[in-house]
Amino acid sequence: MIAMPGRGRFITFEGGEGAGKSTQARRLADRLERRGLAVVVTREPGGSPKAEAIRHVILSGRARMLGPAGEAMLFAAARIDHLDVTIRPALARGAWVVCDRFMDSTRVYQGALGAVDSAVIDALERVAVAETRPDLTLILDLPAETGCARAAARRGAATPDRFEGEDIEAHRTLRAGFLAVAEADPTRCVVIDAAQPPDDVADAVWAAVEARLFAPRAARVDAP
Ligand code: Z5A
Repeated sequence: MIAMPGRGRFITFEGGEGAGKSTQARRLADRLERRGLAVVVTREPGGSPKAEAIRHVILSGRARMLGPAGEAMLFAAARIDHLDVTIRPALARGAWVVCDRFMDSTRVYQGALGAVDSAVIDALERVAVAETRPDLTLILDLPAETGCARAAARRGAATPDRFEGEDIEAHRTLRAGFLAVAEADPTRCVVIDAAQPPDDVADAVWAAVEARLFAPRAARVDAP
């Protein structure tokens, strides 16, 4: 997307389970705020009251009976509301939006893993996302085993949700799917080694944000 003068920037975090997206989204927001920027941290599925209601239905597993294509449509429906209510108004008032998962999660979970045809995913993206594509997507990459171990440690004795219950092969497919997204769109995406300690991941995230969104070349994108 071409950034308009005065418009905020839209940054998304993507990656498999336990990659550290929520941790790094908060840390990036703190760093941006220290630079004097207004920041909105949000997430998918969710990020607006109606989208949070859809999140509850999906993660409870009650939508699983619809199959991956039906779930993809529910994610897209939630995304439409999230964009209308939260993301676009924030960008329009000049805030930077940091979102924990977005459209690439549909392409990878429902597309690469769920085998929903890429033409369907493309169509949903055109309808739901339209011109509001992220300026920068940070793909947190780590071995599936490491991510699952982190998520299991955090979960403790609680029941896994709809997606946490997938087997290790599925998590490997997800990792490959996110790397394929990065390869297909290198202008938008940066892959970050998420197996490092949190401080090192945060520094790599910040380096990518500085290089892509603060460097003089990025500023020229705004020029009329
Ligand atoms: N989904 C989909 O299928 N289609 C879609 O279009 C969308 C989503 C938008 C949402 O789950 C599910 O919806 C998701 C995909 C699907 N399925 N899964 N699984 P969610 O929102 O409940 O959870 P998540 O997005 O998968 O995130 P997560 O598993 O909670 O992990 P995370 O946000 O990437 O990580 P974290 O919470 O920051 O960290 C996890 C733990 O690791 C925690 O204890 C941290 O303290 C620790 N951590 C974090 N970083 C590190 C490092 N660097 N080293 C060591 N330990 C760390």
